[in-house]
Amino acid sequence: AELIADLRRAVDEKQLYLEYQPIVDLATGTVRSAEALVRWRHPRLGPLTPARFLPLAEETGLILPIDRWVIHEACRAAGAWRERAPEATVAVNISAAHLRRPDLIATVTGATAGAGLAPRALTLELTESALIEGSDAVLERLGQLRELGIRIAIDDFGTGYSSLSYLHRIPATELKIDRSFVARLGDDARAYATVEMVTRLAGAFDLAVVAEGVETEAQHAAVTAIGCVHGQGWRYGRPVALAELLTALTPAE
Ligand code: G
Ligand code: G
Ligand code: MN
Ligand code: NA
Repeated sequence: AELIADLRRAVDEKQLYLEYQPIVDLATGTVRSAEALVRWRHPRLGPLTPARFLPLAEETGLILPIDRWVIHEACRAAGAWRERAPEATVAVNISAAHLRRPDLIATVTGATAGAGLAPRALTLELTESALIEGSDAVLERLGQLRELGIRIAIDDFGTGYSSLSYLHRIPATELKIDRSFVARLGDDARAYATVEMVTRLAGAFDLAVVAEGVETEAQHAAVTAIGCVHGQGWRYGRPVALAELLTALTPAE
């Protein structure tokens, strides 16, 4: 209960901050995108990860102002790296509650326009579970966002339900293969087959595919051999402050 009051204050008092994790082109190592991940610098408890406070934020509805702040802040950051890496996009995680809100469109277009970003420079990451609750109104909203040029990623792909049926209905631009499969690539033939299958599926649907949670050389080699195009994980970079990401975005000569 105390944490709820703290969280309410955190939004107003700028205790939240973002880290950015690079998403790279597996063939060249070039940073193609960065996922914004929220953190809370708690005045007494120190830095808290989303697992510590997002469930609470979701229960209390505080997730909405948090998500809005994240979208604006991430767009501002992408505006800052545009000169170094004009094609690099920024990805933000969108909660199920936010997806149900008609004003999501206004929030997103306001943030991109305010930062001078093209809509295609922003990716919204949606989990399968958020999508599965989705009504027709949600699908329609995603269609409108897509028409505006906003990119839509299905996050943690393979861990939710009925992935295949809604792939036909969600206007996604990319799939992010859940890191639980990547983690087991080396010693589990079924995990390997799953990553292969999702990569083939993405190709058939003309979707970009990101292998998440790539930590080791062996995992990097495997996802590259399978034909994934993009990768994310400690092998390429941990979530870092914007200043550090800017360094990584400086094109190598
Ligand atoms: O690194 P990590 O512990 O940051 O992230 C844990 C989870 O929290 C991820 O699954 C991610 O989807 C979620 N998450 C991180 N940042 C945000 C955010 O800004 N908004 C929402 N809704 N979820 C986030
Ligand atoms: O669920 P989502 O994919 O949005 O959140 C990304 C989460 O995965 C964050 O908590 C981030 O810190 C974590 N993460 C990113 N790269 C790696 C990795 O290589 N290994 C592990 N174990 N976690 C990772
Ligand atoms: Mn994500
Ligand atoms: Na994910």
